[in-house]
Amino acid sequence: MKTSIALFAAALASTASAHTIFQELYVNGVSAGHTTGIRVPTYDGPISDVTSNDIICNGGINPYRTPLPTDIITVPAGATVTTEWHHTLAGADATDSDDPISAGHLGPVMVYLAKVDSALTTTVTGLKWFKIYEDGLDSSGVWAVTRLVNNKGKVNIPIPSCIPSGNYLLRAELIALHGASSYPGAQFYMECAQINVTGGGSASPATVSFPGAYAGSDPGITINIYWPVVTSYTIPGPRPFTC
Ligand SMILES: *[C@@H]1O[C@H](CO)[C@@H](O)[C@H](O)[C@H]1NC(C)=O
Ligand SMILES: [Cu+2]
Repeated sequence: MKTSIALFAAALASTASAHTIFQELYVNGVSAGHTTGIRVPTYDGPISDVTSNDIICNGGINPYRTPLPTDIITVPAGATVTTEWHHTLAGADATDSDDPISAGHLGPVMVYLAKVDSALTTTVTGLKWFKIYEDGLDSSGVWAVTRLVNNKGKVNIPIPSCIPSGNYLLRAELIALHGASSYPGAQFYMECAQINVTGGGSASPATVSFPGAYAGSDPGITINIYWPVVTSYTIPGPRPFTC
């Protein structure tokens, strides 16, 4: 119990502005370039309202850096992409003890895709999203965010081989649960990358909407992760699509 309270206090103390931004995508280990093809905001703050359009691709209360990217990253179906997160847009160059994110920002990591006519579309409402990746709390009590921190901000994501070719937005998301014991409190971090899937198949995954996929009452969104220390965790949203 003493340890839990100490951890809780330490987590609170380190949460002031220790946020994060998904800012680099690798395809089969090759970087597309720092911030290339990713709609990065100018501020790394969280979204807390799951009913807001800002939950889609950010860029609302944290305005996008402009001009918006015009690159579309080619991703062969079946490839492994790596999403890389950092505390600020300085990226891996920052000498920052809260990079890639404060170690106290514990929670899950997820990735969704939405098929779009053009990955350059600026209309992100009304899209149909399917989850392709999720990582929450493992059986040893280690959170996805801790794995991300240990891997210097990188998370490897297999792209399903059977999804149709074409343009998509790739929405990478991290939820920090240190203040999530009441709603709003969970901190949602997400950015959207512009990709073109090649060599795909003909699957039609079930989809969800943003906003809509999450509710403030979800057990993975309003949760006290410190006391009692959680041993199992229900990741928000649907289970990931597999071919
Ligand atoms: C996507 O890839 C296909 C296949 O290589 C190509 O024909 C198409 O022009 C690409 N589209 C975009 C927007 O990059
Ligand atoms: Cu933060």
